[in-house]
Amino acid sequence: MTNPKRVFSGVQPSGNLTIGNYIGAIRQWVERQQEFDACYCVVDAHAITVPYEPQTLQTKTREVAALYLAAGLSTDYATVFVQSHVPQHTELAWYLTCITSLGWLNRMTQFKDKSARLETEMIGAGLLNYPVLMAADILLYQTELVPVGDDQRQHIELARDIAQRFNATFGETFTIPAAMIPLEGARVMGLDTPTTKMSKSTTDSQYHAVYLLDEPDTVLKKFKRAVTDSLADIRFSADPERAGVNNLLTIFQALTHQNAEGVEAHFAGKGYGHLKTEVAEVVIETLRPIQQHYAELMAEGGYIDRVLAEGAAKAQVIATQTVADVKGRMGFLLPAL
Ligand code: ATP
Ligand code: LTN
Repeated sequence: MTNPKRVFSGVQPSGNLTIGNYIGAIRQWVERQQEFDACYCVVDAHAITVPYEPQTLQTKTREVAALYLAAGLSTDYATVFVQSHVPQHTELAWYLTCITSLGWLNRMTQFKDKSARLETEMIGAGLLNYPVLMAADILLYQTELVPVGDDQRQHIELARDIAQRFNATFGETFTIPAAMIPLEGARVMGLDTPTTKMSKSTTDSQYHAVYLLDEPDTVLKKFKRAVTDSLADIRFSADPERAGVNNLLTIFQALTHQNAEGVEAHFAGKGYGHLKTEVAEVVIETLRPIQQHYAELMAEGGYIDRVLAEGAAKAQVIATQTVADVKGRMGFLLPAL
């Protein structure tokens, strides 16, 4: 049998996880975990690239890890850990920073979006450098596949460019990774602003995102307030005017695993009120077992922290090897044993 492919991905503990994070990323990690040798990381060092609250970082970090497990990741198959527990992530990021051109970083659309929302004085160099840390996360484990939502495509292209430049300069060191993006639900849009990506940290509006820990009543209320249009026609469409209905159908399709024709046939002749309620029900039923499992995991004192300690110890073995290799190739004097 051939070795399973190495997979790496992560979510930032920068807020409450949304159904966008679940549909775009976590769900595919869970569905295919038995096929891969996978590392799933809570990328806490990424969450400090914009102003944040130090008092809540550790709670959020544990919460995100618990949600990975509650959504179905099993430590039998996956290594689950926290980025800052394996310091080689930030170490490798520095080495890679020194071979990354400023032009590459300036082209990153996420940097442009996120920096546009901050006052110039508050834009940290970490925000610009963030994709280099992400490349380090991926390359540290000789990753082949990176399961992410569509918004991360450009960052993975950059990780490939960095790996190629390193290999060309210092000799074959890194595996060149590829993005693995779901066919359905790769970009879930905000319920209140269906032309922008649903995001956990960029809006204060209550009606933008559905969170994995939202109560059923809250989920229903949010979907009832979702922006649609006045056409009363339930069909997939790329027209920005119809983005709201398209988004509701996309969420429904992703969670019920039907094809587009099946979904349209299912809603034929029905009204938007009906569409919203049905999508809300599918989401509520998807979240119910996750929330139950989450409560059980959190009630078991110290359990999550133990999983994370074991995960970090496993990750560290590979990380140490890669960094030693990188330092040797870059010409550093290695310490005597
Ligand atoms: P932030 O708002 O803090 O920038 P985010 O909600 O965009 O965060 P990330 O932690 O940056 O989430 O992303 C984690 C994973 O979830 C990534 O793989 C990303 O592509 C995916 N993801 C995030 N939002 C969506 C979305 N709306 N639709 C599909 N996938 C998404
Ligand atoms: N930048 C990612 C989160 C992230 C990530 C990674 C995803 C950090 N490091 C490595 C995949 C692989 C985001 O979703 N904003």
